[in-house]
Amino acid sequence: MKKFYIVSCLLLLFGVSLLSAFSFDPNTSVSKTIVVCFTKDAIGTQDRSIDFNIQDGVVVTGLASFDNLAKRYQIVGLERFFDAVKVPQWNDNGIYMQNIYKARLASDDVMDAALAELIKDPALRYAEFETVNRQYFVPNDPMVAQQYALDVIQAYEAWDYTMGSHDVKLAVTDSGVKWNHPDLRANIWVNPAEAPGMTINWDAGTYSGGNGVDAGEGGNKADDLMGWNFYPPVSNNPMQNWPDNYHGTHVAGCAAAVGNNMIGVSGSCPIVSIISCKGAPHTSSVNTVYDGYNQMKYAAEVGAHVINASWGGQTTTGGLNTANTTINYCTNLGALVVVAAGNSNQLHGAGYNDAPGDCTNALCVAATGPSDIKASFSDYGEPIDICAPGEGILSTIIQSNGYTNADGTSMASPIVAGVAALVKSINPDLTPLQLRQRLMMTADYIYDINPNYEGLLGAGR
Ligand SMILES: [Ca+2]
Ligand SMILES: [Ca+2]
Ligand SMILES: [Ca+2]
Ligand SMILES: [Ca+2]
Repeated sequence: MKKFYIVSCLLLLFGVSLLSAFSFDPNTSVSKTIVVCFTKDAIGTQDRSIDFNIQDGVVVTGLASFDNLAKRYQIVGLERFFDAVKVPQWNDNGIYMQNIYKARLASDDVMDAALAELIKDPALRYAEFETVNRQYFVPNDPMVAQQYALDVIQAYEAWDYTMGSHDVKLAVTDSGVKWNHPDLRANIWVNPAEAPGMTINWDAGTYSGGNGVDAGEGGNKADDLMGWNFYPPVSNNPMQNWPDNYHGTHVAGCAAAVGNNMIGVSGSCPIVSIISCKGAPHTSSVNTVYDGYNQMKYAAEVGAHVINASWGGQTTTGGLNTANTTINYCTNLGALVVVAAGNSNQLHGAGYNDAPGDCTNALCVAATGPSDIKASFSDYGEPIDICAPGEGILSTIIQSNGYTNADGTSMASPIVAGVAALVKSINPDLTPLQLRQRLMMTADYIYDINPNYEGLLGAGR
């Protein structure tokens, strides 16, 4: 089970069953296509092409066995796999290049049955699905080699399927994001409802031209072009430029630093739209997050699909009510809320709870290291749902538009949030709770190397 964390996560979306003999999957095989190789006897001389015509919409070749199958499975076209072969007499143990054809079917529904029969057709040397060939892609960001977490979660394999989508909105509820960081700006959400008439100065980190009126898109904020500054005095620009308050910027980069842009690092989701919510001042240093639940509510109302909360606190009155209600509201509006477990090596449950991490519908993330061993600082316990790397995570900061390593469940959580955004990008119909379940189902088993935490690290990493 050490393989294919995200990959299996993505493949499951297509209902792959690894158990059946053939299992056509449009993610791995070309749709409505079966590659067939006619025998030399069937075609005649080896450099002739097959003669066929279309009758009642299906291929007729004069080869009775093949034509029967063409009719039964609605083979509607035939085309040569290779164009003119220079050496037609060459053959590979009787397989002639020019005798290989793509049979086009009318539907994907009969692919498995058609292949099973075509394989037995005496007019054919073989029949097989056509593999979808993908680039074995490693992005060009110069610092990705330092991002061990991407290897651990098998991001590169996942990125062969999807790099994400700007249609997926990932909210960072935190201290605010330096949204003009060169390695973030291409992934910053620009609110289409408020954008008309507004102008962004990317270098200055400012914008202008709002009409002072809420466009009514949700969230109830006027001219909220990229998110909202919840920290008094509130404003419509969530830019965070105070170097010490880089937490939100680092979190944003863990999930969503722009991938393959020849700059710095890549988030676990290289292409996505970041909604920035700012709950910290930009004139002094703090380690608190102001108005976090209002940030979550806002993000869900403007359409976030994934909301990250790398913050929380112990509930002193046993009260998770407001936190649970907020997360249930966000879930109902279509957002999965991903939350950091906490950094106190504290057991959750058994009389101790953190909010919002321990909320029923949150995806609560504990931190592991490069070899999947629980990070010494990470909280643990029955409410934890999943683990991700959180030791020495390289990501974006404010100072000099730079990068630094940081430790924390604060980093593990957005790595998971980014994966959630990846999965969402290729299956937009998943509900938040289906998305949450998908991530948990496909996590790797890690209790063998964390024997002292049996049952206390969720579904694994
Ligand atoms: Ca608005
Ligand atoms: Ca407006
Ligand atoms: Ca980058
Ligand atoms: Ca939980």
